[in-house]
Amino acid sequence: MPKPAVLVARAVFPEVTARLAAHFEVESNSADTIFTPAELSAKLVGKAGCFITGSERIDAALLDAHPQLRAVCNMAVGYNNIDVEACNARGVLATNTPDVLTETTADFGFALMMATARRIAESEHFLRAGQWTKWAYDMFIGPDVHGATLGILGMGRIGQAIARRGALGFGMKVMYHNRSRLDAALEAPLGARYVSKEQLLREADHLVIVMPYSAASHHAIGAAELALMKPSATLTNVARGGIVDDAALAQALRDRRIAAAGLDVFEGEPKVHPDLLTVPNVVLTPHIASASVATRRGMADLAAANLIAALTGAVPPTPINPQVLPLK
Ligand code: 8YV
Repeated sequence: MPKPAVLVARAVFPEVTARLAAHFEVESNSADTIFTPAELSAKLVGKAGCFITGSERIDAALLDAHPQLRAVCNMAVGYNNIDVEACNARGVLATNTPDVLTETTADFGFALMMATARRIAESEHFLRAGQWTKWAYDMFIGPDVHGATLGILGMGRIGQAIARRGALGFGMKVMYHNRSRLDAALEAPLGARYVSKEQLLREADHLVIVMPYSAASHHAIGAAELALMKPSATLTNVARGGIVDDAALAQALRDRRIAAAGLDVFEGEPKVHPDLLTVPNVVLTPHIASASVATRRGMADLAAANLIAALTGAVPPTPINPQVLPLK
């Protein structure tokens, strides 16, 4: 029997492509170009499955053009690039990569929050620019992290992992807002308090955003929300671009409505709002929160395991829509 054909839509670890090649005819994008929707569609002709990342969009029109496509396997935990309803309606399996990136992403979220609060990027630029000529009592002073109030918006796996770092490592007071309240057994060891979004914004010293992106969370943080925050507060986003209104954030930073921000994700990335590039009190990183060697390999392996299972009649480890199983 001929092997099913699959597309690996972005460059990935060669060992992972080799693992897929043991099961499939693999077309891989070793040049790592970002396919336009038309290019992606052309590449999917005759493919039973697809290994994708956050840069590929899977929507109803694409699925309708490729009725032979049975599985789309995302190398990411967030899956706002996949129209899951459209997949459900057509019996297409979608998978993601939860758990394997939780601790690495939490490390980065905490590091970005600390860099933001303690002005690490801003002061490093100052030093490199040769501006450091003397010590001064108020040079790059900022808020403390230890003992401060950590506000977490989106208390899923990564939010809880950040809360653990704050509560257990830095003696922070943890408050959070989430679609639903955690079990008391999860809240208690962290001393985590469930509060309204408004209370979170008003009282957090360091707000960390870790909620999934959807139409409902688009611009969940805009000018009105930023206006509720303390002028001494920081905001860190390691979730998705679009949750924060970047133009409103840049204005709030410029006006010192809040002290500083740390952003790993942007609306329309890899483009970055030009106003964010000119305000000094923001730390900007290019969507690298999950970028440790072991975690990126773990994500790629899990996406590959999902694709292999989906197309060989096994149960994929991390399906988003298991109700479509078994596949045709
Ligand atoms: C990925 C992410 O690096 O998992 C996610 O949701 O945002 C990152 O870990 C990125 O989405 C590439 O697929």
